[in-house]
Amino acid sequence: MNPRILYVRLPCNPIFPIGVVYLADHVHKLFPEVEQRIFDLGTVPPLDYSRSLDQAIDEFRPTLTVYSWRDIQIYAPVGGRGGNPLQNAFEFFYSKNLLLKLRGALGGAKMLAWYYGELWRNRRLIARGVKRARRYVKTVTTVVGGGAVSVFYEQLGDKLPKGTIVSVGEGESLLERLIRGESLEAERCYVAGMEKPRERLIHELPKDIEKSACEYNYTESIWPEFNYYFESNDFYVGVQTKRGCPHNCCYCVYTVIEGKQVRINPTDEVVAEMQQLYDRGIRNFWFTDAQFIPARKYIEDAKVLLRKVLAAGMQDIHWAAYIRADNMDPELADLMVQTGMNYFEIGITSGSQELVRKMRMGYNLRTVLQNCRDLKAAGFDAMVSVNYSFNVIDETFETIRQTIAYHRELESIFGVDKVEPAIFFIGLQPHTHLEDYAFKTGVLNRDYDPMNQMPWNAMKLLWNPGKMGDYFGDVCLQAWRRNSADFGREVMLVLEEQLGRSPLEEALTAPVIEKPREMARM
Ligand code: B12
Ligand code: SF4
Repeated sequence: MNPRILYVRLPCNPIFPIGVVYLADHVHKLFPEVEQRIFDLGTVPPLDYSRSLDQAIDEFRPTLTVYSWRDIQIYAPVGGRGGNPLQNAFEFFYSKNLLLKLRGALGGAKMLAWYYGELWRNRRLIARGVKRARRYVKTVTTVVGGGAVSVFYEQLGDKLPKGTIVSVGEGESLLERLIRGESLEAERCYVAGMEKPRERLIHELPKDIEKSACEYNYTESIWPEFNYYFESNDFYVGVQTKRGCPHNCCYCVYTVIEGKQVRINPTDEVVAEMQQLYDRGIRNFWFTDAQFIPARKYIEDAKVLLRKVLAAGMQDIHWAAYIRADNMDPELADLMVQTGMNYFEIGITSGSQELVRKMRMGYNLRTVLQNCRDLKAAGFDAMVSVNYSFNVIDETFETIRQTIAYHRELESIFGVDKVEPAIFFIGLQPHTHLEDYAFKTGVLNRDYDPMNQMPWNAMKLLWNPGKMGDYFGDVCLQAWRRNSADFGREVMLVLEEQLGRSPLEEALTAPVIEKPREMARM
């Protein structure tokens, strides 16, 4: 019997399910005889999840079910799915006002219920799907993968039905092997309830696959709800231009999920893919790369791609991506503006060059400023979000003063109303240098559970340790009290009022380190 593959994207905010679209496209190009169907629970109302999953399985009767689980961690600096996690956590942990503490506790309890509810729901959906699919095909194979599984593969094993294949990272070559009936030994996966994941499985290199333009005529033919993302103009549809990031930022897990080796998709293929979406009315694109310009040597690739986008006549599009603002030059800035980049995030984490270096981020803050000036000169006039995560490592009052100076300089380039400081606190993730640092400094025990969001654990995972933790707790609470609608700007104001601002030059200069420090040795 020819394999029949059902892709089930588990419930998720409606973000275009580019992962399963690419997997199905890849399989189709290699095995055109395989029948496939995409079923996206992101487009289904919650009360219908079980019923519609049953229906999809009853209709399609898969021999192989591919569950794609996008995200598990819900903490974001702004209202997430369960409320504002940062505010709840800070009110609960740091407020001296009992009423606020209580409010934080209640908000936190609501979020916990949400978080554990989503986990339980997705596990239940997978278990239900396995049982249902066995009605028709006793030997049905179940594979689970996607961003959330890549990050939490070690913890998910005992939460999934026995025999489920748990996949880390890209799924293309695993699916190929499953279809051919070949051994999975060399794949980044393990079987739940039967094997333990290999040590450092996530650090194994992904396979090199040559990506060609997704064939959307085919996608449309196997996805009955395809039009959902095409009917409104709100969605930024994902297009991947490359995989991998060579950097080492201490808190980031992307470089292990996708690997450090950057693999560029041929630009003609990327443009051909965009063109198909454009012809279907899509005008907003998200380049879903870990980093759109991972290093200076990729500036030219980015230029080639953007020039081809222009040449293809896609003049009225908008696009967004994660962009390292240090890897730009005036010509690229110009092309970015001309091709409609309308969202820009400067993920520097701190405005202190010394701290940026300690976090192993490889950013040169002076270069970032220069590139921002180039962008402005090229006509960029949209909002800029600047991510700051205070207290990641070795934060002092001095480094905060430097961050303020840096931020004010960005405001003077783009305009105060155009620069939005996004105050994150790092959510500590497994397999990162920061996790290792937390083990070495005794903040976390090696046997901690990264999926445990109970307050005593969440307090550590929402990284704000040491004495500075109390100080930031206070500052954030004050900012929420004074102007919760403009929290980020208010945090900057409170900090400047209390600590002042250093000369910009100090922010841009990192003293030479004499001996290797803790983070540098990992
Ligand atoms: C781009 C991106 C975004 C963009 C998406 C834009 C868009 N319109 O598509 C934006 C900025 C909006 C975003 C937002 C968020 N994101 Co995000 N995002 C990413 C990023 C960098 C790439 C995802 C992507 O599309 N990749 C390209 C596609 C092709 O790959 P893919 O979907 O992962 O699919 C591949 C593999 O996963 C695998 N695969 C997928 N499913 C399956 C199933 C099986 C069975 C198999 C075998 C394989 C497999 O094969 C696919 C093809 O190779 C990843 C990190 C990363 N480097 O992976 C984080 C990531 C997915 N995001 C994450 C999170 C948490 C979020 C947020 C929830 C953050 C927040 N707290 O607000 C939000 C909200 C999302 C929502 N649902 O509401 C987490 C999810 C894991 C977790 N920690 O819970 C990730 C992994 C990053 C991280 N820090 O860990 N994100
Ligand atoms: S540059 Fe971005 S994707 Fe790369 S390691 Fe740093 S934070 Fe992660």
